Amino acid sequence: MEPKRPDVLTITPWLAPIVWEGTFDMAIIKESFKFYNGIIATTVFAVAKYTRYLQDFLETAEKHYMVGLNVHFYVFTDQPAAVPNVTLAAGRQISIIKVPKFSRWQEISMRRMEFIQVAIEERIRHEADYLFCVDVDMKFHSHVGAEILGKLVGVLNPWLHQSARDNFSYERRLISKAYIPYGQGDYYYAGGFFGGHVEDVYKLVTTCRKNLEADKLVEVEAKWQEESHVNRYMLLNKPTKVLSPEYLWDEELGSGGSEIKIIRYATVRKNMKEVRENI
Ligand code: 5GW
Ligand code: MN
Repeated sequence: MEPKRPDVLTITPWLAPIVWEGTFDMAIIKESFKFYNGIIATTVFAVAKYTRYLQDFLETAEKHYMVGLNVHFYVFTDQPAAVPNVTLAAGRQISIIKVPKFSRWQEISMRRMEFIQVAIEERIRHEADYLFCVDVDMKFHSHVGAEILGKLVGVLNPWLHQSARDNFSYERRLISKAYIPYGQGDYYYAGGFFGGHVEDVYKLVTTCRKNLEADKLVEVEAKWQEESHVNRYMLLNKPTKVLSPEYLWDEELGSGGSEIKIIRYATVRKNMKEVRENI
């Protein structure tokens, strides 16, 4: 059989698939999940002005994200009343988890791991099989479904998927627990989308939380906060599935090169000054 995507890398050196359009048969995957009745937990944070993204996030998720499967969205917010009332399909539900309004934006980044850890302990591990943790300032544009399910799933950061290893923006200071030396590293994964089996994600978030807190004690903040820690974790714990940047695109990159055949989930252009003001 001819390889369908000779233009891109479709398997990692540790034999995990890298999911690109054309590498899987949606009909076969759909068929094999026909009787799958498990729940896919999905966490999203909408704190301060980021509640404005929830409506589009949830509405487009209903159209494109895990359609036909059971999804439990956990919306972490400081303003439960601002969570829009979006009608969800059967088998899908939203739970709101209240979090404080953080005083510095870095705190959101630092504490997301902590809040996800606690939610896994209190509920998610009793309520779901899989867990995906995603950014909210995003919209789904096309299919994101069962092809992404796996034990530990990382997504290639769209800004650096074509970069050479030593140009990845890993944390390079030895004092940080996110440290990755030059010459090491497989890919540069995104902080805005990771997931897998609940217990595998639990290991990731507890490790990242511990490392974020250790860094705080020595007053070092990794270059890209939790994204740096996710990268360190995935270097030591190889993902069993890697998603192409189709799954986490950034509009600012335009339509991408010829290898980007479809954009599935993409950042909404934001007025940084306005949404990030006073936090
Ligand atoms: C506020 C100021 C600076 C950076 C982030 C925030 C922020 C992030 C916020 O005020 N409220 C909030 O809910 N977040 C959550 O963190 C959102 O889920 C958001 O998608 C995620 C990551 O922050 P982003 O999307 O601004 O970061 P980038 O790196 O994707 O631009
Ligand atoms: Mn984002």
